[in-house]
Amino acid sequence: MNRQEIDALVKKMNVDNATGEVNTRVQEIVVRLLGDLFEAIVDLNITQNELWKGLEYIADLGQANEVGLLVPGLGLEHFMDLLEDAKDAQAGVEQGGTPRTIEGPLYVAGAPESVGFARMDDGAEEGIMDTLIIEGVVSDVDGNVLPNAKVEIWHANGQGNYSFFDKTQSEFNLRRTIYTDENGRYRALTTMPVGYGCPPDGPTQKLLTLLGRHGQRPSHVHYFITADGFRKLTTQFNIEGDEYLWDDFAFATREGLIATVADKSSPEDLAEYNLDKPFKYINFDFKLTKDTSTSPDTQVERRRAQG
Ligand code: MBD
Ligand code: FE
Repeated sequence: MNRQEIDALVKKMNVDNATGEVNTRVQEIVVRLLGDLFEAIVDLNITQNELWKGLEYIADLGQANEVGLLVPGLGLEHFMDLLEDAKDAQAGVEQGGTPRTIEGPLYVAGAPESVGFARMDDGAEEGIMDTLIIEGVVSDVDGNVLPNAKVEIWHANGQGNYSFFDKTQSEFNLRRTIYTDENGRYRALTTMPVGYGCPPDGPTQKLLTLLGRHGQRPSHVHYFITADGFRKLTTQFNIEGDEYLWDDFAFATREGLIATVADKSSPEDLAEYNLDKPFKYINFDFKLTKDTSTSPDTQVERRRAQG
């Protein structure tokens, strides 16, 4: 069967026999994807057994709540970022903003809010993981600081696990919303994250293994940054020195999104950050682009957990 015959068949079964109201956008997408699938079945000689294996895999993926994990794992989420970058360039979005990168599946809405500063960890890893200060400035691309910008931060613990999904952690551990102070600054006191690994027995890792791939991410910290008159930024920094920095199963590492860690232990540093023992330090600033009538929308609607 050639593509013409396939398209005719798809049309006969899913377009011509419509008797109710048609959502034309859904229709065009379904018709295109079915045509592409039928063509792939023909071209690759996909057998009934292989087809059902694939369909059962999709069912397992949903049942394990890993759709949002496979999507970055296959590069689909990063691909959408690259498309958005191209759309921004086309639309003439101002240059110099902090690069976007994928949200991933582990954001939880409803984290505690504060102004300027937050302690993010619940103390459970005190003496186990290094203390980490993360701070920076939110500004426009010209460096004008943005007070009252909403900085949502979330990251993993020392096992690479995220609260809410990991029920051994306290509610909202390592998740906070910090509004920048009058100087556009945010500061977080937290613990060093460790890179995430896909559940070894889950469907995502099962497919990655069939592709000869690992399911590891470098150590990283996620952000949503929102400010009036600016485009919402979804991004993360990945931490220099991690063996997976440029071998991220989710392809989130990008130039401009690499954080370097400093060691701080001087009496002045301890005093400035109100700490009594040596700590790790990351400075990470953000530059937001102006929201104009022609700039593409950066808000992504997707199902998210609510803590
Ligand atoms: C993560 O922590 C993550 O950021 C992504 C993209 C996928 C899985 C786990
Ligand atoms: Fe993550």
